[in-house]
Amino acid sequence: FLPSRNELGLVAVGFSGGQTKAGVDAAPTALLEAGLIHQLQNDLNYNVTFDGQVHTYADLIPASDPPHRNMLRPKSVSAVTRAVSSQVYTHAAAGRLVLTLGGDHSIAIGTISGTARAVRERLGQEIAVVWVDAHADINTPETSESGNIHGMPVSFLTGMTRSEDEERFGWLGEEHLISARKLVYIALRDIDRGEKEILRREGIKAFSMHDIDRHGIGKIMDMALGWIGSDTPIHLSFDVDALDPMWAPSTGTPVRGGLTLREGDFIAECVAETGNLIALDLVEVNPSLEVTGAQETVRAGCSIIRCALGDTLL
Ligand code: B3U
Ligand code: MN
Ligand code: MN
Repeated sequence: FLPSRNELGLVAVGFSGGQTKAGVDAAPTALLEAGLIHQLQNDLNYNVTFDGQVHTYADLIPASDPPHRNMLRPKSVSAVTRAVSSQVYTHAAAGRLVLTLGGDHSIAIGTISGTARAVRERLGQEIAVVWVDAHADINTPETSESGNIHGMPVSFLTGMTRSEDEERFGWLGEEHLISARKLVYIALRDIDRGEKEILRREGIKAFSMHDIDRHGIGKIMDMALGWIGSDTPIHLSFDVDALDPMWAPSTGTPVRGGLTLREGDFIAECVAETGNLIALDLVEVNPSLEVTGAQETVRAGCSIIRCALGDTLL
């Protein structure tokens, strides 16, 4: 079932409702204008299936969407991620490797639930998730200090946060969920107090920038991929803020002391090397922030994508 070597499904998600800064919805257009599809087709030899649209899901956004359980815009994020989930599922079920361009990181509720369901149906297997980010994005609505849902996707995906309300993530079923034991974080450096407790309690595998400094990125990738094992489909969810702001300044919540561009590319290359990549998200590029650095950030995003798709391997 692993995606056929050169079939790629592309989903462009122009959505910013998981956080409060405008502009992250413009990232897919910026990445596409930088020539991403040409790179995928001509340099990497992929057959790209793309509907040609940057989706805004305008018809799904309700007129009234008040905070609920401390979540901001819960109905909007729920409806959009539900749609993304079915888009990603369709590509994955057809045997395509799925590339999703965000958007803020709340969209991973959609992308990962879509691949989890497809792989479960086809292989009866659970997927692994490699989450590369300065942040853990594992707040529950109750532990979140911001109310921004882009800081909560992992708590929904692991089933730690559940809801009965169909319009507020109640659509997530067992088939959409992932196991906390098959989740690995890389590049963490800004974790909320409540999140730390969750990571410890759930025994989640996490490699911080401190760990990377101590062991080097080569050893960290050996440990991260060793934890996952060699026969598990991998969904790579890459938040561009994992990179140091020196390389990726145009993002909503930059945190200094991050990955070099080369370390980010290396992480993506190591995942490519496993041959088990089934999906890739590139999120949180915000071209309207730090406008002088926007092109740098877009280029860094394209580079991560090319590396994850095997461009730089011999
Ligand atoms: N942990 C904080 C900050 C944050 C999470 N993700 C991003 N920022 N990009 C929160 O809002 O939950
Ligand atoms: Mn994130
Ligand atoms: Mn982040």
